[in-house]
Amino acid sequence: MPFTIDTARSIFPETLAADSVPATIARFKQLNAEDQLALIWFAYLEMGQTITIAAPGAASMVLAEGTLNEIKALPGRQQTQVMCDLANNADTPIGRAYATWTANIKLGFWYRLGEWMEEGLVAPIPEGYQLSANASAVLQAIRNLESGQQITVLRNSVVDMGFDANKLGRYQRVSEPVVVPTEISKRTAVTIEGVNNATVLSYMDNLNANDFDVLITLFTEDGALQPPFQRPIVGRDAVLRFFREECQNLKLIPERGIVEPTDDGYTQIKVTGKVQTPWFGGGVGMNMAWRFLLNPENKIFFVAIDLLASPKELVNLARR
Ligand code: 45D
Repeated sequence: MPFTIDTARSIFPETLAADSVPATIARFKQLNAEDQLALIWFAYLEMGQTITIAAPGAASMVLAEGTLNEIKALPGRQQTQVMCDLANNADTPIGRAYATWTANIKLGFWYRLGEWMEEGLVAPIPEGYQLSANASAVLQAIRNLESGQQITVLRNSVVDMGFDANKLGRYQRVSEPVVVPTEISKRTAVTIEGVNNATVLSYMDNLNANDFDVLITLFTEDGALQPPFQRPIVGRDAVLRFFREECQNLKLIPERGIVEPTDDGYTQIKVTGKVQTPWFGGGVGMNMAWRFLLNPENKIFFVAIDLLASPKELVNLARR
């Protein structure tokens, strides 16, 4: 076989990902918990002036409800302590529950806490809280990012909170119910300038329709998918689980791409365009690239999804 997952990761090496996102998160993690919470609070408030976040679905709220009510019933001091413990990845019962949740449940949990902080039902960030100089610098770095990068920083910092799931041992993952795929008659088909590969088009259309059972058949048995800033998820079972848990109701709006045959009948295809998350709808279009490697049977052996460094990268399709 001419490719391994590892060599596949470096197809289209000229693609510039938004490295400022992991760099900003690394700086954020150096801050103490109080500063982290206050910083997110300020960033969230500022972003709320230009983009609107959608209320989470009822299903994800139900799954976090027990923990939320537990926190609401605590005295203010302890509410703040719970939030600091989450930021510190502390080993607490709430930190362990949090670790079993998918990203959307974690986000829904914080969404509700944010509402309660605003309403005075949960201890707020103290009026006039002064960020440390380092925290102010990180907040400024977030301000300087484009909106798709800002929401990725927020999401990833939330996902990284709580106790380390790898230290839980065996546990039951808590995820939202899987939605029913969009009816065939209500589906729309993407078009991609420069790309008419049936597998790539079908990938986009099936992901947009939440049709994960069909989507997964486009992959080889040992195929892999690499989400932005993550290690590849390898094998059909793991990729399908990822689709069901983390990829509902996304909107992929691919724009253009390039198709290049490689050795031994493989094909590498790069597509660029926008992606919208249900949390922000049309309000935030993330600039993305998909780097596909298809085997000779036109199955997906590897696909990397990158958050791009800048809109300029959307047209970076030049042949090497
Ligand atoms: O700590 O082709 C307070 C894949 C203060 C699949 C707060 C994909 C205290 C394949 C404000 C209360 C998935 C890879 C916190 C494509 C405090 C594929 C609350 C890509 C935390 C295209 C903060 C999909 C809150 C992509 C409530 C790129 C923050 C999806 C909320 C990207 C933040 C989705 C939210 C993103 C962020 C979603 C809701 C980046 C959501 C971001």
